[in-house]
Amino acid sequence: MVNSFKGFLQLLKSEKVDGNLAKSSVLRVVCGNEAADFDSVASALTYAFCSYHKDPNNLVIPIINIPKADLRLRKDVVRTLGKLHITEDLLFFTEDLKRYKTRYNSISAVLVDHNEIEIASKDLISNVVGIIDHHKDENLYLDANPRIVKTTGSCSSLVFDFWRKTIFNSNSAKELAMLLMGAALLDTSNFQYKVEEPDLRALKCYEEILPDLDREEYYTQLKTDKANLDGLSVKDILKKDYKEFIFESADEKLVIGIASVGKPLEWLCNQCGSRSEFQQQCIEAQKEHAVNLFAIMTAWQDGHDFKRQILVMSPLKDQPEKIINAVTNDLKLKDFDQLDAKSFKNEHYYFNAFQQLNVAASRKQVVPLLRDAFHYATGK
Ligand SMILES: [Mn+2]
Repeated sequence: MVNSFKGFLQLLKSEKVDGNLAKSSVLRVVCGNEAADFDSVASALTYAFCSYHKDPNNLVIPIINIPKADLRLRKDVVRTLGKLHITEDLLFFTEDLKRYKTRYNSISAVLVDHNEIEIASKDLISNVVGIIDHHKDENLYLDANPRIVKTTGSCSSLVFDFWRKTIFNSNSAKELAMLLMGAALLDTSNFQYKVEEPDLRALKCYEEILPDLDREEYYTQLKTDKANLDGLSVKDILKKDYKEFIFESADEKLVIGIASVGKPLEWLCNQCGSRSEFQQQCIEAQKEHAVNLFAIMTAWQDGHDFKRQILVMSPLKDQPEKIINAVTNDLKLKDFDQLDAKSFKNEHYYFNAFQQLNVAASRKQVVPLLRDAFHYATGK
């Protein structure tokens, strides 16, 4: 039995385990969501380690659901893992999941930080055997065990709650608390917003495990790293926190991709040099992801005000307009003319930017609204 967190990941990477796993026809993985933010990474790694601690014969591989090359875009994740001496080569990514697919008859997954298999993983994952999440419950995989879907600021708090005893009993309690607490700090802005009971309960334990940790300092570092876009192109920035969704009705289907960005549209525009270049980059992103509708949601602190914008583009004709009209009230959308989006909008391409005055609604809230609007617009 390996005790340290790093040792566990080394074990998973070792020939011995690889060979043993190969004897079985079913592989078990635990996947975070495709945005692969701190919460997803911390939740998946902790879940895998604790499963091993509880039953060393039943290994679960933690998957970070992005290409390996994109980990560098998440500077907050990279730095904290670095502090725990965990480097990229000890982690498992989308490429690994694809490789496993060719080796195993079936792949069973525990989903953390999401509760529906993502579009890109649909052909890779055979069945869902467990869920721990804090997004809106899609009411799928009702036999999954555990099946915990609760509103919390951070999914990490639910993972902590589920594995509390194992974490306290392990020699890696400090490392795990550091990791999970990092997720909660980012998700709740240092336990100030979106905080729920499980987040506070977890915080109490983290403080018990890490009595000397300067929470404020850790939070400031994480926040700075997360916002640090130095050396990243606009293309990179649009990939840094990106998720896809499928809306389906009886006879229509819409694939939508949403990039979240921590800077205003004007800033992205400046990075590109010109409005037309920015528009070009956006359209390229839409085409590259092969989505019918691509949106950029920006959110940033402007002095004392927290602000949001949303930019929507689509080669579809009427549907985007109908959907946007249906969410205008809820999101308090106001036309945003600074990008001169209207001049770019033509009969072949929908392209429009808005200020979102309902600043409380992040992607987590916006997606269900868009889905309802889609069903309303398609008359179902
Ligand atoms: Mn989360």
